Amino acid sequence: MTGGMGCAVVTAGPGTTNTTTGIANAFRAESPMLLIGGQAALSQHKMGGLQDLAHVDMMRPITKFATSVPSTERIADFVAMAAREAFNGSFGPSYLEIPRDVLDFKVDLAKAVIPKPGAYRASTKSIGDPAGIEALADLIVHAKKPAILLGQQVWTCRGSEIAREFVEKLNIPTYMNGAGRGTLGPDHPLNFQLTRRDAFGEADLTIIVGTPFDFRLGYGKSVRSKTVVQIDMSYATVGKNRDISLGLVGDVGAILAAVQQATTGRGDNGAAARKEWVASLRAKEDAAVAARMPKLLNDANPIHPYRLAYEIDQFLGDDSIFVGDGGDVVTFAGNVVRPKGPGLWMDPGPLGTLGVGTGFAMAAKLANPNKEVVALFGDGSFAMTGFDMQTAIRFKLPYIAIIGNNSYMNQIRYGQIQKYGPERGNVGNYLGDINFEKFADMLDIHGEAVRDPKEIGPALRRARASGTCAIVNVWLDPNAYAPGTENQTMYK
Ligand SMILES: Cc1ncc(C[n+]2csc(CCOP(=O)(O)OP(=O)(O)O)c2C)c(N)n1
Ligand SMILES: [Mg+2]
Repeated sequence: MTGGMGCAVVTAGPGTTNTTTGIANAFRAESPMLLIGGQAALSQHKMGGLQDLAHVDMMRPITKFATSVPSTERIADFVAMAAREAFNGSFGPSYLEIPRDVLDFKVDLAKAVIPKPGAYRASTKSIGDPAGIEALADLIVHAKKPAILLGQQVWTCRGSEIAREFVEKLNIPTYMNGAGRGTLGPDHPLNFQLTRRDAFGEADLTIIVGTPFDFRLGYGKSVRSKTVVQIDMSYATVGKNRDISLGLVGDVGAILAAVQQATTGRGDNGAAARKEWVASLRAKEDAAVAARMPKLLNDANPIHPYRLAYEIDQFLGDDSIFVGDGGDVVTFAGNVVRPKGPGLWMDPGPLGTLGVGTGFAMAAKLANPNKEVVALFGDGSFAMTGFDMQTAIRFKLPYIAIIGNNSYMNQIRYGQIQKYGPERGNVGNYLGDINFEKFADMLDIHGEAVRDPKEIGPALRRARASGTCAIVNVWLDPNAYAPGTENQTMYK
C-alpha cells in the first residue's frame, strides 16, 4: 500500500502467535514488513517465564529473516539487518524477537551500533544481466504475436507507469493478475481479461512479469507459447515449475524500462506488424464480454452473484480501492470487478487467507486517506474479522463493507457436494441467515440489507453518502457457483 516497509510491534507469546497468519500471508504475498515481538528476559531464558515461547523457530519458515536480538547495543543494527533482508530479492516479512531485559537495559550511545537511514542498504532497482535486456528487446522486435502478463511485482516496484508505456510503445496485448490489476484502466485498448487462454496459446512470445508459475498459472502449464520469458525480483522464482526461453532478475519496472529503451530506434519495434494480432484478440474479447453480459445483468431474485459483481464494478470510482475477501463470491467478482487504476486492488493473495478484508480495508484507508475503500466479503469471511470494524471506527478509517451473503461457506460446500454427495454439502458449511446490517446499529453506522438486484446500486450510493463505515448486506442465491469454483481451478 505504501511501497515501504510496514512495521508491527506485538507482545510475546499470544501476541506473536496471533500474527502468524498475517505474517504468513505477507510472506506468500511478498509484502515487506518488520514484526517486532517480545520475549521473557534472557536472565530467565527457558525458565517458564510469562508468555515465553520459541517465537524465532515459529517464525522462521514464514519470514525471510527471523532472529533474537542478543544485546541492547545491537538493537538498531538488527533492525537495519531485518529491513535489508525484507527487501532482498522479492520482498517479504522479517521478524525480530527482543527479550525484555535487552529492551529495558540502558547503554552508552557511543557503544551502540546505529546504522544511518539511507546508508544501510543498496538500491533494489537492479536490471540484472544487461545481455538479458538486449536478448528480450531482440525477441520483442521480431515477435508478431506477443502477449504479456503483469503481476503484482509491477505494483510492488511502482513500475505501473513504465509498464503501461512499455506495452503501449510496443503494442502488446496485456493481461494482469493480483495487485498488477489496474496497471491499465478498464477501457485501455491493450487491456484484455477473458481471452488469456487463447492469447497464451497462440502467442509466439509470452512475457511473464512479476508473478510466479504457481496455481494461478497452472504451475506454468497455461502458458503454451513456444517462447516464454520470465521477469521477476527473485532469482529462485525464475524458471521454477516450467522451462523458460529467457529469464531476467531484478526490479521489474527498471527491467521493462531498460528493455523498452533497447528496442528504440529499431524500426518501429515491430509494433505495426502486431496490429492484426491485437485486433483479432480484441474481437474475441469483445465477443466474450458480450456473451457474458446477460449474466451480469441478471435480475433474478434471489440475487445472482454476477449481478452483485457487476453493480460493484459500476459503482467503483476512479480512485476507489477494492478489497476482496471471500470464497465463491470473490471468485465471481475477480473476473468482473475492474480496478480503475494501479494500486487499487487487494485480495487474499496466494495464501488464500480469508479474513484479511477488515485489516486490508483499514490499511488501505490509512495509507490513502483521500481514497474510498470498498470491500466485498463473503458472509463466512466477514464473520472471521468483521468485528474489528469497531477499530476502524475508533481510528476514523471508514470503508464500505459489502457482504455477499449466501448463508454458507459456498466454495467449500460446492467441493463437498462433488466429493461426498448433496446430503453432505452443508456439513460444516451452513452459517445460517445472519442479518449483518444489524451489526451496524450496534456500531451506530449506516447499514442496510438488499434483496432486490435493482436496489444494489442505490444502497451502495447511500453507503457512500453516509461518509462513515457502512455495511451493505446483499442476500445472494446460494445455489449459484462461480465457474472457477466449479472447475476447482484453485486446486489444479
Ligand atoms: C482463514 C481461512 N479459512 C478457511 C479457508 C478455506 N475457504 C476457502 S473459501 C471458503 C468459504 C468462505 O465462505 P464465504 O466467505 O461465505 O464465501 P462464499 O464461498 O460463500 O462466497 C473457505 C472456508 C481459507 N481460505 N482461509
Ligand atoms: Mg458465503
